[in-house]
Amino acid sequence: MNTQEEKNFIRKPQNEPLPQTDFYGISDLLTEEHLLIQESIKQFVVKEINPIIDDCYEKAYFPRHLVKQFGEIGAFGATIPQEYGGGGFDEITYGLIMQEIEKGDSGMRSTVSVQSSLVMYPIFAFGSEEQKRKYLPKLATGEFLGCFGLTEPNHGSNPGGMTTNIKDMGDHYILNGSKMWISNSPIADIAVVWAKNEEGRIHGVIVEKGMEGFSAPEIHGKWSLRASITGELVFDNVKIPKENLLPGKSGLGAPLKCLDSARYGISWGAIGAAMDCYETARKYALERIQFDKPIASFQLIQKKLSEMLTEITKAQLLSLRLGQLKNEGKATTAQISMAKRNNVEMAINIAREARQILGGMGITQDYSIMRHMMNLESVITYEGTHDIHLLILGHEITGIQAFK
Ligand code: TGC
Ligand code: FAD
Repeated sequence: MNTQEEKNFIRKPQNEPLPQTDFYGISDLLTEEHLLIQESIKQFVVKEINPIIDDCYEKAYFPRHLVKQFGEIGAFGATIPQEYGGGGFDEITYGLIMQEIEKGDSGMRSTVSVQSSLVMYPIFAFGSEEQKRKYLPKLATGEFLGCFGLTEPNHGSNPGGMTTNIKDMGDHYILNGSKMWISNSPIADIAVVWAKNEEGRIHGVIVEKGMEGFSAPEIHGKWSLRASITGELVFDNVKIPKENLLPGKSGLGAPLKCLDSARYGISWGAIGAAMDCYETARKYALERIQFDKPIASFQLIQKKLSEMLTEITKAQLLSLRLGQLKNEGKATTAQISMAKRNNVEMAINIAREARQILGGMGITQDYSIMRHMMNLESVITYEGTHDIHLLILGHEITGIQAFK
């Protein structure tokens, strides 16, 4: 190639910035505090997660030491008030934390979502003052790790059919049953568990590690979220002190309210995974030469990159607006379903396209794309499957429930 030809093919990043993943200037809509927190989490991911994640993934090993570190950098309980050890930040801060962590790995974001939205949130929103003081500060620092038990072996999309139950014994409850697919359960210090009482009403109870009759065996053999630890929760006549029942809310609406928060965070997290895939593919396309030209000069590759950036930008706008609605207390379950569903599908599609841009190299551990792709297969299933979110939207649009 002569110099003129080369100029036509490559816009050099050092002379003129190429379109980055903030194409519509989302950062202009953020506060200085948002940007500062986003940057510090980004640095943490680069320094502490990226160097170890592939090794952890290959060995199906959860890097437990990160729990303490997440606590130190304030990643847990971003929206929980400071008096309970949380950050006292808004919903957009929480979203940005999820986005930056998932650039590293969805499994690491999972740990933070579960701790923040599914363990700290229910204790904060439905817990007694004693429960808040006892658990929240320790969960915020990472001294305690929590898990959330809703799904059962025979009740996944339909948690209302759960059979895990509590019996009132006068001065305590007896808990029986089991939960399946529980993130963090084998190493968790506490579990927020949803169970039916004698009248069939769902309640949340806090189960502590070491209680007699309680075990949490690990689920092995996952091809997705391999750096996150997943297990069961088994309750065999576990004696639960009365003060461990969450008194503030009962019914299926209680766990579903926690899911609103976690699903919102996932809508941001998925953007992070997509951004990492897009950036990897863009860089590779500019460097990889075929037919004497960088593959980025071919129209088909440019189409892929242009569509990826468009989808990332649309997803960012969706989550940002949802965050504003959440800050105002106005976000609905259906709006959250739309964002979780759209953004996870967007990320999985981008991972697949990005993988193709890398050709054979795309399937190797040298690049993060295939790991993101495998992770996103769990993300599109947990917190409500892709189709369940479609049906939640269908219900909102038509007023007709199509689940049953
Ligand atoms: P349905 O009749 O629609 O509702 C039952 C009651 O709940 C109320 N409700 C809500 N309340 C608060 N917030 C929400 N988001 C609510 N959604 C519904 C509703 O008003 C009703 O109240 P009431 O007073 O009339 O009784 O319930 P349904 O049994 O028909 O089920 C509906 C369905 C299918 C949408 C729901 O159950 C569902 O979302 N299924 C998906 C299950 C799911 O998402 N599981 C996630 C488990 S946790 C997880 O995956 C963690 S992954 C963590 C990680 O590693 O990141
Ligand atoms: P099922 O409900 O059996 O669904 C199977 C298929 O049937 C899906 O395609 C679904 O969309 C479809 N389907 C079901 N009902 C309908 C319907 N009415 N109409 C049309 N299609 C339908 N759960 C927790 O409680 N806590 C956790 O921490 C947690 N972490 C997880 C971590 C991982 C890695 C994974 C994979 C799951 C985790 N889950 C957790 C469970 C997760 O929420 C469930 O897997 C999910 O809700 C789906 O339930 P299921 O796997 O039983 O699938």
